[in-house]
Amino acid sequence: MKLFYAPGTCALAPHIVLEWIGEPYELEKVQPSSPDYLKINPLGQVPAMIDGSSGVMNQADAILKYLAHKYPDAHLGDDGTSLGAFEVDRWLAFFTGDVHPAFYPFFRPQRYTTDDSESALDAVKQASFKLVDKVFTHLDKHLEGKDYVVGSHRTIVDPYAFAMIRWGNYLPKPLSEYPNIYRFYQEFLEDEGVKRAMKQQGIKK
Ligand SMILES: N[C@@H](CCC(=O)N[C@@H](CS)C(=O)NCC(=O)O)C(=O)O
Repeated sequence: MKLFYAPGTCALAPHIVLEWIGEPYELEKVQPSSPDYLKINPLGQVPAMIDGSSGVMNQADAILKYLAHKYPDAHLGDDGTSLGAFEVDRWLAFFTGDVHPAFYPFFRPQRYTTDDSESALDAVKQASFKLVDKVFTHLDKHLEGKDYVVGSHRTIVDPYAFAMIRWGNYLPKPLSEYPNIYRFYQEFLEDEGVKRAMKQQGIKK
C-alpha cells in the first residue's frame, strides 16, 4: 500500500489508520497541484492510495472504509449492525461533507470570490469561520461524555475528526472554547499511532 499525502491535510486520517492497522505501507509526500501528482490524481487532491493492483484510489471516506473492510481484525469499522453502519457513514459524511468544506474557504479564500481585495478575502474567511463554528458547536455537543465519535471504541471516523479538529487551531476562536472537542483532541494527541503519523508528516499539534 502506498499513501500519497501532504502534511497536515485530511490525508492525516488514513495515515493514522495505516499506523493503527500496523501492516507495511509506503508514504509519498506530494504537492497536490504539481503536474506529476495531477497524473496520479487529476483532481489535485490528497489523500490518494494505491494498494497492489487497485489503481489510484481517492476520496478519504472511501479509502477509510476500504481499510476498515480489508483489515477487520483492526476493528476500525462499524459494529456490523445496520444502525452501526449508518452511524459510521453519517459521521464520515458530516466530516467530509460539512466540516471539510466549511474550512476550505478559510484556508483558500481566493477560490471563493472573484474579488481579490483584502476585504473580500477577509469576508470569505469570516463566512467560513461562521460555518465552522456551527459544525464545531454541533460536534462539541455530540462529544459530551464520549471518548469516540461513534460507539465505544475507536473507528475510522476518529482520525478524520482529529485532522479536522487540528485545523481548528488556526481559527480566531480557541479550541478550548469547545470543551468536548478540546478534550477529544488532547486525548488523541497522546495516541501512539497519531504521534507516529504526525512525526512522519513533520507536523505538530
Ligand atoms: N473529497 C476529497 C477532498 C480532498 C481534499 O480536498 N483534500 C485537500 C487536502 S485536505 C487537498 O488535497 N487540497 C488541495 C487543493 O484543493 O488544492 C476527499 O474527501 O478526499
